Amino acid sequence: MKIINCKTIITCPGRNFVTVKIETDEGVYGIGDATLNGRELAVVAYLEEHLFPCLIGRDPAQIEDIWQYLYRGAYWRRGPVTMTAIAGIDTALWDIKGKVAGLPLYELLGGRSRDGVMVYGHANGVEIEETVDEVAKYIDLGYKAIRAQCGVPGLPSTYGVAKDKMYYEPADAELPSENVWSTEKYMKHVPQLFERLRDKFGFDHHLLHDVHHRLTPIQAGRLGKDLEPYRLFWMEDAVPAENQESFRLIRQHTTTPLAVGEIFNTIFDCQQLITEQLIDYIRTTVVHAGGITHLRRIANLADLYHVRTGSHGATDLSPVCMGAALHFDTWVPNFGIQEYMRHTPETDEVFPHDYHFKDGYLHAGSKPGHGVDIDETLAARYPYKPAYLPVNRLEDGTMYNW
Ligand code: GCO
Ligand code: MG
Repeated sequence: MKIINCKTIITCPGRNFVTVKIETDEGVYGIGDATLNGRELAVVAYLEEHLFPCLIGRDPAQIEDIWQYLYRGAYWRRGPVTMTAIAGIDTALWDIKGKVAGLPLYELLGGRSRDGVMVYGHANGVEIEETVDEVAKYIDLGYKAIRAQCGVPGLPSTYGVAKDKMYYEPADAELPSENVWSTEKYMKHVPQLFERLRDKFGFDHHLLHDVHHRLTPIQAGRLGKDLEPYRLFWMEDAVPAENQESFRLIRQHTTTPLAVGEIFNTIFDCQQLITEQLIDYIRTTVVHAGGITHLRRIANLADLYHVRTGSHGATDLSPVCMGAALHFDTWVPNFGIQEYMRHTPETDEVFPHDYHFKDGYLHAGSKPGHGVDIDETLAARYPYKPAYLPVNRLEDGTMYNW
């Protein structure tokens, strides 16, 4: 079998998605997600100009060799654009392998380790009481785990608080919109949110929270400590993680479990965090960390150090990524949890898939490959629209992390 054609399909059924399609001389094809929110066309150019020409004529069964060729062969390694492009190709190749074998992807990885994949949904509100109502809705839907975010008094808008509750999409403007941030106001407010939630709902559900890279290590240590009575499943992205060493300081001050990794793209971004047991959950995902081939390597390293997986699953990760992630989660021995932000009905229509939600769990389907396809005719009806994620400034105007 040989690869005879590769292309990207860009579609915007409510938000932008980049999909890789690899076709073979035997009519079997595979697809992979290559979406990088706000930087989509950089990945498209990298794929079309630099990677696709190297694939024509190759045997799609040689996934590992192709991965190494694209990673080592570039000389300029790593980075989100490169690794997202490699992930799109890698996912499509695993899809082809599954279809050729007539087996769902989780069977190729080693078979089922569990019946379903526990997911967490996103409850959020402008005020605490609105978040409380949203958490109640997720509990009614059967969720076992819920992420809770809330507006901060005195700040006009905050990360994680959505206009359209179920389908949060922060990339909302043709040029970046500007948010305002105050660590002091935020840190005072968050413990009140979780106190109220535990008071109202008790301790039967897992609660999670995303700090979105906004604290210093010592501030994160204090917030983690303040949240200890509410027994969070995790505190996510407490600090920007360029400096892995800085997690040691957080660890010294709190037993609140720590999660990080949605913007990591290789094992080297989390090597120290894992081997020094500075985190509890690694949140790298298929599309941004080099595909199934590389994510498996990260998870295997993590397993040695009691770190479990918690893959990113926001709406900017397409149903193709979600399908592949669910097969991965169904197999991976050190599974922790999977984020699940629902896609809009328009997106679900463009990407027909066979996974489904029931009682707090997502279930990977049993179709060969990862079980997700793309309707190219429908996709063509939604042309690409430039959209940026916001930027953040402190109250005095200083640029900050969003
Ligand atoms: C999450 C993330 C997202 C990101 C988004 C950026 O935990 O789901 O932090 O909300 O902000 O994926 O594109
Ligand atoms: Mg996050």
